[in-house]
Amino acid sequence: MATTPEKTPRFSPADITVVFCLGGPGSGKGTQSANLVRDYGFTHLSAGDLLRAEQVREGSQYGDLIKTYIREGKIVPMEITVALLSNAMAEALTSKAPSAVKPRFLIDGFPRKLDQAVFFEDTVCPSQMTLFLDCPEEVMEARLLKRGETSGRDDDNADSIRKRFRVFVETSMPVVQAFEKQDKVVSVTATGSVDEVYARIREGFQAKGVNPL
Ligand code: UP5
Ligand code: MG
Repeated sequence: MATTPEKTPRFSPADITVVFCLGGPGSGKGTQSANLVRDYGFTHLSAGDLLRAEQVREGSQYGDLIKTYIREGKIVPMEITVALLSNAMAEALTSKAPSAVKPRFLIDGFPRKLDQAVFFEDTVCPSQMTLFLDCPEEVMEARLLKRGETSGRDDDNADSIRKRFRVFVETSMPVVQAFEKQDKVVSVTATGSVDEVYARIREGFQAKGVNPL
Protein backbone atom coordinates (compact mmCIF):
# COMPACT_ATOMS: atom_id res chain seq x y z
CA MET A 1 0.00 0.00 0.00
CA ALA A 2 1.40 3.43 -0.93
CA THR A 3 1.95 5.78 2.00
CA THR A 4 2.59 9.49 2.11
CA PRO A 5 5.97 10.18 3.73
CA GLU A 6 5.52 12.05 7.01
CA LYS A 7 7.41 15.32 7.39
CA THR A 8 9.33 15.29 10.66
CA PRO A 9 10.33 18.62 12.18
CA ARG A 10 14.04 18.97 13.06
CA PHE A 11 13.17 19.74 16.71
CA SER A 12 10.36 18.43 18.88
CA PRO A 13 8.15 20.63 21.11
CA ALA A 14 8.82 17.97 23.75
CA ASP A 15 12.44 19.19 23.82
CA ILE A 16 12.20 22.93 23.13
CA THR A 17 9.65 25.73 23.37
CA VAL A 18 9.19 28.07 20.41
CA VAL A 19 7.44 31.42 20.82
CA PHE A 20 7.03 33.76 17.86
CA CYS A 21 7.12 37.53 18.38
CA LEU A 22 5.20 39.42 15.68
CA GLY A 23 4.18 43.03 15.21
CA GLY A 24 4.57 45.82 12.70
CA PRO A 25 7.87 47.52 11.92
CA GLY A 26 8.82 49.55 14.99
CA SER A 27 6.23 47.94 17.28
CA GLY A 28 9.01 47.05 19.74
CA LYS A 29 9.80 43.41 18.97
CA GLY A 30 13.54 43.77 19.54
CA THR A 31 13.13 45.99 22.59
CA GLN A 32 10.70 43.68 24.37
CA SER A 33 12.66 40.58 23.33
CA ALA A 34 15.57 41.87 25.42
CA ASN A 35 13.29 41.98 28.48
CA LEU A 36 12.06 38.46 27.80
CA VAL A 37 15.60 37.12 27.40
CA ARG A 38 16.55 38.61 30.77
CA ASP A 39 13.58 37.31 32.76
CA TYR A 40 12.38 34.19 30.94
CA GLY A 41 15.67 32.75 29.70
CA PHE A 42 14.71 32.87 26.05
CA THR A 43 17.30 32.57 23.32
CA HIS A 44 16.38 35.46 21.04
CA LEU A 45 16.59 34.98 17.28
CA SER A 46 15.62 37.97 15.17
CA ALA A 47 14.99 36.87 11.57
CA GLY A 48 15.81 40.41 10.39
CA ASP A 49 19.10 40.46 12.32
CA LEU A 50 20.06 37.04 10.92
CA LEU A 51 19.29 38.26 7.39
CA ARG A 52 21.30 41.48 7.90
CA ALA A 53 24.25 39.41 9.18
CA GLU A 54 23.98 37.06 6.18
CA GLN A 55 23.84 40.10 3.88
CA VAL A 56 27.32 41.21 4.95
CA ARG A 57 28.83 37.74 5.47
CA GLU A 58 31.83 37.27 3.22
CA GLY A 59 31.14 34.57 0.65
CA SER A 60 27.36 34.69 1.03
CA GLN A 61 25.58 34.09 -2.26
CA TYR A 62 22.52 35.98 -1.00
CA GLY A 63 24.05 39.34 0.00
CA ASP A 64 22.74 41.41 -2.90
CA LEU A 65 19.35 39.73 -2.90
CA ILE A 66 18.81 40.32 0.82
CA LYS A 67 19.90 43.96 0.55
CA THR A 68 17.38 44.66 -2.21
CA TYR A 69 14.52 42.85 -0.48
CA ILE A 70 15.08 44.63 2.84
CA ARG A 71 15.31 48.09 1.30
CA GLU A 72 12.08 47.44 -0.61
CA GLY A 73 10.41 46.04 2.51
CA LYS A 74 9.78 42.79 0.66
CA ILE A 75 9.87 39.35 2.26
CA VAL A 76 13.03 37.39 1.51
CA PRO A 77 12.38 33.87 0.08
CA MET A 78 11.65 31.70 3.08
CA GLU A 79 14.16 28.94 2.34
CA ILE A 80 16.92 31.43 3.18
CA THR A 81 15.34 32.68 6.40
CA VAL A 82 14.27 29.27 7.67
CA ALA A 83 17.74 27.80 7.08
CA LEU A 84 19.30 30.70 9.03
CA LEU A 85 16.84 30.26 11.91
CA SER A 86 17.07 26.47 12.03
CA ASN A 87 20.88 26.53 12.03
CA ALA A 88 21.00 29.25 14.70
CA MET A 89 18.70 27.10 16.87
CA ALA A 90 20.89 24.03 16.43
CA GLU A 91 23.98 26.06 17.25
CA ALA A 92 22.40 27.53 20.38
CA LEU A 93 21.40 24.06 21.55
CA THR A 94 24.90 22.62 21.14
CA SER A 95 26.58 25.57 22.85
CA LYS A 96 24.16 25.70 25.79
CA ALA A 97 25.10 24.00 29.04
CA PRO A 98 22.61 21.22 29.90
CA SER A 99 19.83 22.48 32.13
CA ALA A 100 16.74 21.13 33.81
CA VAL A 101 14.68 23.83 32.07
CA LYS A 102 13.48 23.15 28.53
CA PRO A 103 15.28 25.55 26.14
CA ARG A 104 13.06 28.46 25.07
CA PHE A 105 13.39 30.21 21.72
CA LEU A 106 11.88 33.61 20.95
CA ILE A 107 11.70 34.05 17.19
CA ASP A 108 11.33 37.73 16.40
CA GLY A 109 9.85 39.01 13.13
CA PHE A 110 9.06 35.59 11.65
CA PRO A 111 6.87 34.03 10.19
CA ARG A 112 5.85 36.97 7.99
CA LYS A 113 3.67 34.97 5.62
CA LEU A 114 1.24 32.09 6.08
CA ASP A 115 3.25 29.63 4.01
CA GLN A 116 6.33 30.43 6.13
CA ALA A 117 4.43 29.54 9.30
CA VAL A 118 3.35 26.20 7.84
CA PHE A 119 6.82 25.42 6.45
CA PHE A 120 8.58 26.28 9.73
CA GLU A 121 6.18 24.25 11.86
CA ASP A 122 6.41 21.26 9.49
CA THR A 123 10.17 21.22 9.13
CA VAL A 124 11.70 22.98 12.17
CA CYS A 125 9.34 22.96 15.17
CA PRO A 126 5.68 23.64 15.96
CA SER A 127 5.26 26.85 18.00
CA GLN A 128 3.68 27.01 21.43
CA MET A 129 2.54 30.61 21.27
CA THR A 130 2.78 33.96 19.46
CA LEU A 131 3.27 37.34 21.11
CA PHE A 132 1.63 40.03 18.98
CA LEU A 133 2.59 43.66 19.59
CA ASP A 134 -0.33 45.77 18.42
CA CYS A 135 0.72 49.32 17.58
CA PRO A 136 -0.78 52.12 15.42
CA GLU A 137 1.21 53.09 12.34
CA GLU A 138 1.73 56.70 13.41
CA VAL A 139 3.44 55.56 16.62
CA MET A 140 5.60 53.04 14.74
CA GLU A 141 6.50 55.59 12.08
CA ALA A 142 7.64 58.16 14.66
CA ARG A 143 9.78 55.54 16.42
CA LEU A 144 11.40 54.35 13.19
CA LEU A 145 12.14 57.83 11.85
CA LYS A 146 13.77 58.69 15.17
CA ARG A 147 15.79 55.46 15.17
CA GLY A 148 16.74 56.15 11.54
CA GLU A 149 18.72 59.22 12.65
CA THR A 150 21.37 56.87 14.06
CA SER A 151 20.58 53.23 13.17
CA GLY A 152 22.25 53.06 9.77
CA ARG A 153 19.51 50.62 8.72
CA ASP A 154 18.85 50.80 4.97
CA ASP A 155 15.09 50.52 5.57
CA ASP A 156 14.68 53.25 8.22
CA ASN A 157 13.61 55.93 5.71
CA ALA A 158 10.11 57.24 4.92
CA ASP A 159 9.84 55.41 1.59
CA SER A 160 10.94 51.98 2.90
CA ILE A 161 8.85 52.40 6.06
CA ARG A 162 5.71 52.96 3.96
CA LYS A 163 6.41 49.78 1.98
CA ARG A 164 7.13 47.78 5.17
CA PHE A 165 3.77 48.88 6.64
CA ARG A 166 1.89 47.76 3.53
CA VAL A 167 3.54 44.33 3.48
CA PHE A 168 2.84 43.91 7.19
CA VAL A 169 -0.88 44.64 6.85
CA GLU A 170 -1.41 42.64 3.67
CA THR A 171 0.89 39.67 4.19
CA SER A 172 1.94 39.30 7.83
CA MET A 173 -1.31 40.09 9.69
CA PRO A 174 -2.97 36.94 8.24
CA VAL A 175 -0.34 34.92 10.14
CA VAL A 176 -1.41 36.52 13.43
CA GLN A 177 -5.05 35.90 12.56
CA ALA A 178 -4.38 32.24 11.76
CA PHE A 179 -2.66 31.68 15.11
CA GLU A 180 -5.49 33.57 16.84
CA LYS A 181 -7.94 31.02 15.45
CA GLN A 182 -5.83 28.36 17.20
CA ASP A 183 -6.01 30.41 20.43
CA LYS A 184 -2.23 30.69 20.50
CA VAL A 185 -1.81 34.49 20.55
CA VAL A 186 -0.99 36.86 23.39
CA SER A 187 -2.01 40.22 21.96
CA VAL A 188 -0.64 43.30 23.68
CA THR A 189 -1.17 47.01 23.07
CA ALA A 190 2.34 48.26 22.28
CA THR A 191 1.87 51.99 22.92
CA GLY A 192 3.12 53.78 26.02
CA SER A 193 6.50 53.31 27.67
CA VAL A 194 8.69 50.23 27.26
CA ASP A 195 7.93 49.27 30.86
CA GLU A 196 4.18 49.66 30.41
CA VAL A 197 4.22 47.41 27.35
CA TYR A 198 6.38 44.86 29.15
CA ALA A 199 3.99 44.73 32.12
CA ARG A 200 1.19 43.83 29.69
CA ILE A 201 3.34 41.12 28.11
CA ARG A 202 4.12 39.55 31.49
CA GLU A 203 0.43 39.47 32.33
CA GLY A 204 -0.43 37.86 28.98
CA PHE A 205 2.32 35.24 29.35
CA GLN A 206 1.16 34.38 32.85
CA ALA A 207 -2.36 33.83 31.55
CA LYS A 208 -0.92 31.29 29.06
CA GLY A 209 1.11 29.56 31.77
CA VAL A 210 4.50 30.88 30.62
CA ASN A 211 6.36 32.17 33.66
CA PRO A 212 9.72 33.83 34.35
CA LEU A 213 12.55 31.52 35.36
N1 UP5 B 1 10.87 51.82 21.01
C1 UP5 B 1 10.49 50.54 21.19
N2 UP5 B 1 9.50 50.45 22.09
C2 UP5 B 1 9.23 51.72 22.48
C3 UP5 B 1 8.29 52.30 23.41
N3 UP5 B 1 7.43 51.56 24.11
N4 UP5 B 1 8.28 53.63 23.54
C4 UP5 B 1 9.16 54.43 22.83
N5 UP5 B 1 10.07 53.94 21.95
C5 UP5 B 1 10.10 52.60 21.79
O1 UP5 B 1 11.87 49.44 18.27
C6 UP5 B 1 11.90 50.42 17.25
C7 UP5 B 1 12.34 51.76 17.86
O2 UP5 B 1 11.35 52.17 18.77
C8 UP5 B 1 13.65 51.66 18.65
O3 UP5 B 1 14.37 52.84 18.45
C9 UP5 B 1 13.17 51.52 20.09
O4 UP5 B 1 14.10 52.06 21.01
C10 UP5 B 1 11.89 52.32 20.08
P1 UP5 B 1 12.33 47.95 18.00
O5 UP5 B 1 12.28 47.24 19.29
O6 UP5 B 1 13.58 47.93 17.21
O7 UP5 B 1 11.08 47.48 17.08
P2 UP5 B 1 10.96 46.27 16.08
O8 UP5 B 1 9.53 45.86 16.12
O9 UP5 B 1 12.00 45.25 16.37
O10 UP5 B 1 11.26 47.04 14.73
P3 UP5 B 1 12.02 46.57 13.43
O11 UP5 B 1 12.30 47.78 12.64
O12 UP5 B 1 13.14 45.66 13.76
O13 UP5 B 1 10.85 45.71 12.75
P4 UP5 B 1 10.77 45.12 11.32
O14 UP5 B 1 9.75 44.05 11.45
O15 UP5 B 1 10.53 46.12 10.28
O16 UP5 B 1 12.26 44.62 11.07
P5 UP5 B 1 12.93 43.19 10.92
O17 UP5 B 1 14.35 43.36 11.25
O18 UP5 B 1 12.14 42.17 11.60
O19 UP5 B 1 12.79 42.96 9.33
C11 UP5 B 1 13.40 43.85 8.43
C12 UP5 B 1 13.22 43.34 7.01
O20 UP5 B 1 13.88 42.08 6.88
C13 UP5 B 1 11.79 43.09 6.56
O21 UP5 B 1 11.14 44.27 6.14
C14 UP5 B 1 12.01 42.11 5.42
O22 UP5 B 1 12.46 42.79 4.27
C15 UP5 B 1 13.16 41.27 5.96
N6 UP5 B 1 12.69 40.05 6.65
C16 UP5 B 1 12.27 38.97 5.87
O23 UP5 B 1 12.29 39.06 4.63
N7 UP5 B 1 11.86 37.84 6.48
C17 UP5 B 1 11.83 37.70 7.83
O24 UP5 B 1 11.44 36.62 8.33
C18 UP5 B 1 12.24 38.78 8.64
C19 UP5 B 1 12.66 39.94 8.01
MG1 MG C 1 13.57 44.37 15.24
